[in-house]
Amino acid sequence: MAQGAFVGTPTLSARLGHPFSRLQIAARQGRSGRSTLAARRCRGTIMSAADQSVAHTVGWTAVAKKIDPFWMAPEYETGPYRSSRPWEIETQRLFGHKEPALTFYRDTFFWCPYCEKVQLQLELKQIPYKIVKINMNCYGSKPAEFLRKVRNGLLPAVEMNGEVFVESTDIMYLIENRFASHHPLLPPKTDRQRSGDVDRMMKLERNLAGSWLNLLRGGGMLSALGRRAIQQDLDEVNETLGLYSDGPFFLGGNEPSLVDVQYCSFLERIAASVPYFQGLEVVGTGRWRHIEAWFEGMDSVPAYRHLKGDAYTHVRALPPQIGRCPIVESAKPFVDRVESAPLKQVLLFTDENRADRHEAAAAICRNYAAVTRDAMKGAQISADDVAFERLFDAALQCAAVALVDGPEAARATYQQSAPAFAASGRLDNLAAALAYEARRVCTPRDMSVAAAPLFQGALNFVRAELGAARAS
Ligand SMILES: N[C@@H](CCC(=O)N[C@@H](CS)C(=O)NCC(=O)O)C(=O)O
Repeated sequence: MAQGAFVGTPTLSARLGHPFSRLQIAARQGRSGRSTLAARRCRGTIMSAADQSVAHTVGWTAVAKKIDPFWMAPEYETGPYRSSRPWEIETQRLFGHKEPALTFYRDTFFWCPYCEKVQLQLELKQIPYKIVKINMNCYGSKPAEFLRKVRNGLLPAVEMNGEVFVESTDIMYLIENRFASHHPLLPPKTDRQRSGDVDRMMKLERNLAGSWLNLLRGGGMLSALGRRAIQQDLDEVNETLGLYSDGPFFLGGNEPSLVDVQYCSFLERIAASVPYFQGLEVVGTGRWRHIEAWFEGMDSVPAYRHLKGDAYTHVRALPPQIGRCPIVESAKPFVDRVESAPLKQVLLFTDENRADRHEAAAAICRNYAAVTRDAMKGAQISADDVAFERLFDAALQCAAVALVDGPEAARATYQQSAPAFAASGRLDNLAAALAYEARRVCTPRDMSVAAAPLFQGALNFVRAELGAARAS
């Protein structure tokens, strides 16, 4: 895709919604409509003729059985708290409690940095909450009921005992106060030094965010000024992180505090977007080594790993939210790196990444019908082309098998469909549709940042098989 094509346009899925999320909801609600068949299949009760047809595929019911039930199980809404599963993060989180203590309104696509902070706080404190997803203006409309509660429509918002609260920083302090016994994220008042540092650190994050937004939006001369400003702010943040040497976090130690929660979403977006738009590397240069250590520390926090987004998602999601972000000439290597990543991923199949592989496979298995529809649209194939739909479905099954059983099993699965693929004369179309889907994943909306490269690797594995078939 040409660089200019996505700048300022919601290319990921902003206009359409995304296949993963939409079908997931339909499956959950058992709603009638286009996705009903897929929803019923997700529950393993139906296996249509299409499952068995053209390509003699294993069938989605059989694929679903291979996946760890943890990733497919429907009892997530009522069942006991077991872990952070991404789609659980979209509904309600009870942490063993009977009722949610509050309702958290966040953006549907998981793009909003302020929502990420508040949700990370709720997760770290394990406060039982219900989640209501509201569209951002850049990709949808907001329900009147929400606008009655929050006049300016800004996210996030929290509703507690009939009262609605807005402004992420205010919400976070309110939650800290109201749920003081739930794993405090602020130092005790008796720790004067740390307590005294919190306010300055929190404000510094706001300065950094301001410099960053100016930088991304500015061009020409503004760019040079903006680069100097953000470098100075990053120097200050880095120095601040060096204050407490007993751990990677702002207030030291081995667990994040509210200060880390405040920084997580903007530092994440800065590290992704400043190289991409401004050619200025943030992580990996050694200049801001405390920030690099902080990222490592944050990556060891499971709740954060499930809520963070990847660079590919951020650079696409930012222009629709904040307007045109010019790309400077020197950024080209970074643009190339980010843009080529989805089609370069290889499927790593190890015992260590089993959970991530199963998460990716489950995302395919729960949503294959919508993914197929979306891929066909992306590859400009008519929605009525049933023959192609079946071929793509077979290719998608190979990808899911590759994720759970590995490349050898996937190759055997591929071989079952190979004659149908070859006879169809549609190898190029299939490869194009798979490539399109590899570029569609939005993290953490569709799956976690750990699962997404594996999903892409599995699609690329099937693309490579198709490529080999074409060459032979
Ligand atoms: N100062 C507010 C800022 C909130 C904000 O700007 N939210 C954006 C999303 S990142 C929003 O809801 N914009 C309206 C929209 O996009 O629909 C806070 O900290 O909560």
